Amino acid sequence: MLKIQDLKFQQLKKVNIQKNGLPEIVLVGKSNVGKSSFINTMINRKKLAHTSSEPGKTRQINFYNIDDLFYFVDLPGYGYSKMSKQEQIKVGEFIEHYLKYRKEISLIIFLIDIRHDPTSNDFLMYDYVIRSGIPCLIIANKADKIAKTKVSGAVKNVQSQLNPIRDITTLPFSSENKFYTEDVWKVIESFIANT
Ligand SMILES: Nc1nc2c(ncn2[C@@H]2O[C@H](COP(=O)(O)OP(=O)(O)O)[C@@H](O)[C@H]2O)c(=O)[nH]1
Ligand SMILES: [Mg+2]
Repeated sequence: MLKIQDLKFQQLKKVNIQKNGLPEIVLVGKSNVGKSSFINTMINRKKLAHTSSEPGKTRQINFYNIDDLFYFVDLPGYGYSKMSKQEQIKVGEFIEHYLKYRKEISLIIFLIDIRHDPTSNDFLMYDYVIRSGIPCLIIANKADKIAKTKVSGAVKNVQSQLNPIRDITTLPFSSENKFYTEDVWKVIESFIANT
C-alpha cells in the first residue's frame, strides 16, 4: 500500500496528477464525518490515511493505491465552519471540479453521519454527485454512536432524506466497531468488477 501523491488542493488544476488508468473510489463528505478513518478501517491499517480530531485539517488530496487494483481517493472535507468563507468556497469548487473532470472515478462513496439530518452542504454536494453521473454508494457513518437496534431505521432515514427514490445503495458503517466492513467490501467489489 503506497501513498503516491500528496498535493495541495489549490495546485490541482496546475499539477498533472498521475494517470495510470486505475479506477478511483472517491470519498466525499463533510469535514470530520470519518472519510480518512473509513479508508484505514477498510484496509485494516491504523494510520495510513491521516485522521484528525481537528476538523478541516486535511486540505489536500491523497491517493492510496490498493493492491494495484484501484485508488481510494481522500478528498478534503467541506463545511468546516472555522474555515474562512473564501476557503470553504474553494474546497467546494475543488470537489465539484474533481468529480466533473476526473475520468478515472468509478465510484463515489458519500459519507454522512448516521445520527444527523443532512446539512445544506450535504445536499449541495449530493447534487454534484448525482449530476456527475458516476455510481454512488451512501455510507451512514458512525453507526456505533447509536443502539444497534436503531441502525436500520437510521439508515432508512438517511436514505429517504438524501435519496428518496431509493436507487442508491445505502449502508451503515463504523470505524469504531468495524461491524459492517465486510458488507461494504462486497458492494465495492461488485463495482470494481463492473469497471
Ligand atoms: N465513534 C466513531 N468515531 C469516528 C468514526 N469514524 C471517524 N471517527 C472519528 O471522527 C473524527 C474524524 O475522523 P476523520 O477520519 O479524520 O474524518 P475526515 O475529516 O472525514 O477524514 C476522528 O476523531 C475519528 O476518530 C466512527 O465510525 N465512529
Ligand atoms: Mg480526513
